[in-house]
Amino acid sequence: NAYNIAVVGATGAVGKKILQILEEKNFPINELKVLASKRSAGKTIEFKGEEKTIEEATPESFNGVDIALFSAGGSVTKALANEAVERGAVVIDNTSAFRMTEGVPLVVPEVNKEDIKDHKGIIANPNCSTIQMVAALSPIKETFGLSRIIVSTYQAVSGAGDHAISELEKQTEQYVNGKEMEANVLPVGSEEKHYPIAFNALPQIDVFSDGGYTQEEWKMINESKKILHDQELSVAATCVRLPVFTSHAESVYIEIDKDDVTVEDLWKVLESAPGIVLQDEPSKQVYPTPLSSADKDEVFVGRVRKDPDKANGFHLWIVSDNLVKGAALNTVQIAQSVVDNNWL
Ligand code: A2P
Ligand code: 11C
Repeated sequence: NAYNIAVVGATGAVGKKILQILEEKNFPINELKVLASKRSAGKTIEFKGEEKTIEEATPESFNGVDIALFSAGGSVTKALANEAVERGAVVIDNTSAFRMTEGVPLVVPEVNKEDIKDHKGIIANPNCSTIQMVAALSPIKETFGLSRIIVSTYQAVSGAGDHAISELEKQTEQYVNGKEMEANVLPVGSEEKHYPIAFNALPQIDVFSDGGYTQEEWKMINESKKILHDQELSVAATCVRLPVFTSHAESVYIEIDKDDVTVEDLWKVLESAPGIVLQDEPSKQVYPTPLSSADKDEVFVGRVRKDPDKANGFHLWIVSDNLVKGAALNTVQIAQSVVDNNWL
């Protein structure tokens, strides 16, 4: 079987990666539609050596589409996802528009693939920083139980889209040439104040919300509970943007339900977990970094340590390419699960 696929936001940072991964994984495509805004309509984009013409995304674009992969921002999803579903498509959405909506599965296939089968047309792809964390922590939870997560992130600018990537490039050039850095995009395009990201660290990703946490932090908290099916799990997050182009890194503290577990026990679980690569040899300075994890499919884990004071506490360092497993690959893996299991 081959399927009619639409990619919405095909010119964006995530959309381009989705096309690349559909091609690399040889996803069974009959017809491919590449959709973006009116601004891009008529331009072309290459797929499997062919020039595909970009079309403006409209409700009619979804006639005859089996699976629509959305990554054009929440407002485009809100405007068009239901139109696509009404026309018979299954939507896999990369935005936060429907993630916390009841009845919409929020899926990391290694963790909760079975949730897909209850979909009513829309399946949500979690936030990048959530995906890599739950992919690594779910097997630990399954084996030892898990009661608490405290995470601090070190996130790449590509999470904020192509404009943020260009801004870091430009500011780097301005800084090394002794010019003043211009900031217009980060931390959040629509906010009043902007700060340089080059040679800096910004403790704000997305807008501020309840309790002094940002939306990005709330996403990590709420999405983790939904994906892991555990509303009792304690989760707190501090999300920080760094001048890194690709891959989010996370320093994660967890408390498990057992007191007698060793680092070696955790290693064993992580080594056999799907999609996880353990890189943890302190004596040889082996640990994952954003650069070593870029363009890779897996989630990399290192620096596993027992807390000095808490017998059930552990610290881990989790790194993954935010545009690959954090977005495009996870989306394509959901699509693959849909077709493999006949969950259309
Ligand atoms: P376009 O390139 O035509 O503006 P990023 O996250 O990298 O900023 O990318 C955003 C993606 O969403 C781009 O592909 C962009 O297309 C697309 N997009 C923005 N607005 C719309 C819209 N109104 N309809 C469809 N796609 C849109
Ligand atoms: C970032 N995590 O790094 C964000 C990007 O909800 O899908 C992804 C936002 C989302 O800025």
